[in-house]
Amino acid sequence: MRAISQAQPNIALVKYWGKRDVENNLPATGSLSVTLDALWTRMSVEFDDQPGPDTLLVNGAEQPTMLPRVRRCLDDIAGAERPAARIESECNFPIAAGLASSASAFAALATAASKANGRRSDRLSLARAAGRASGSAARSLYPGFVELEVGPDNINLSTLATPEQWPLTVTVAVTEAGSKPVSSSAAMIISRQTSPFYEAWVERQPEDLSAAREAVAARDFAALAAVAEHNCLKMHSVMWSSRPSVVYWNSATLAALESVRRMQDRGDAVFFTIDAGPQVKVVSLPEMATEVADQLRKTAGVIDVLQSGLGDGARIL
Ligand code: 2P0
Repeated sequence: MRAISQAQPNIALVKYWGKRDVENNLPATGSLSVTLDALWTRMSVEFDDQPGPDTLLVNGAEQPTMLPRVRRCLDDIAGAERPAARIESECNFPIAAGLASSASAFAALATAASKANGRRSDRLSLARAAGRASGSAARSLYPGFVELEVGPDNINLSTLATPEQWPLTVTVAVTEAGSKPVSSSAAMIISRQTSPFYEAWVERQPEDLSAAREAVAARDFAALAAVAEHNCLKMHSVMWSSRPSVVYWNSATLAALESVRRMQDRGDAVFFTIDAGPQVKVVSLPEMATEVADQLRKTAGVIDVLQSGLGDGARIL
């Protein structure tokens, strides 16, 4: 009745921003990401023998605000009549700060809950359950470069290249450790309802996905960099042009972008991406990793630098 899992966050290079169906949490568009290896969420799920209140500890502290979403995910996997669950989660990086902690958390939760409930679920079913809880979490079930496609009423996922086939490094410039002012779910709704750029964003997503897919197939770093930076800035343009505006950046976010531009001007193989938070993720060839970390540490306002290679999908420990 108890299972322990581990999942890593993923960083989208072609982003998910907006839902076709809020009720079923179906994304408006496909997305493409890389799963990390050095950052992780480990989760223990234990079912009692009878129904009752669930408990959730994250890094040793109770998390009542996260509990409703966790409960819905457990109901989805184990049925509404399920026994009470005791969940303990540990995370080795800041949560709710634009570092995709919900992706690793719900990927780990779906994996552990399914096992603890005695189910033999395939990866796609677990990814779909994780995705109903948090859209980006579906991608953390798969290793390496992952494409999420949206069908008429469900998502499909595939690994386009494994970490061994194209080992890249992701360096994160942490510019703020606190949690974000507005949740992704709330901000996506505001964007869909109010940004004059939202429809263009959704319409143009297939061409970015196809460019990124081709870049990954050809292991073409420059082509991947071009489409990823463009897609990231387009997503933030949608956020900025929403009413009220959704601006996750701070001055250190911009300073880190400038550091990346300076490295690119010298010919370094690096590019940036930014999610629903102020942190800047810099993707590079592994041989550039030390230089990237040094440059980001020297950047004004950067409080920490984390580094990771690419890794596997969620698994039972
Ligand atoms: C992504 N983000 O593709 C995009 C880029 C943030 C910016 O997916 O509402 O926590 O739970 O489905 O998955 C963050 O949104 O949103 C996200 P919900 P989620 O990684």
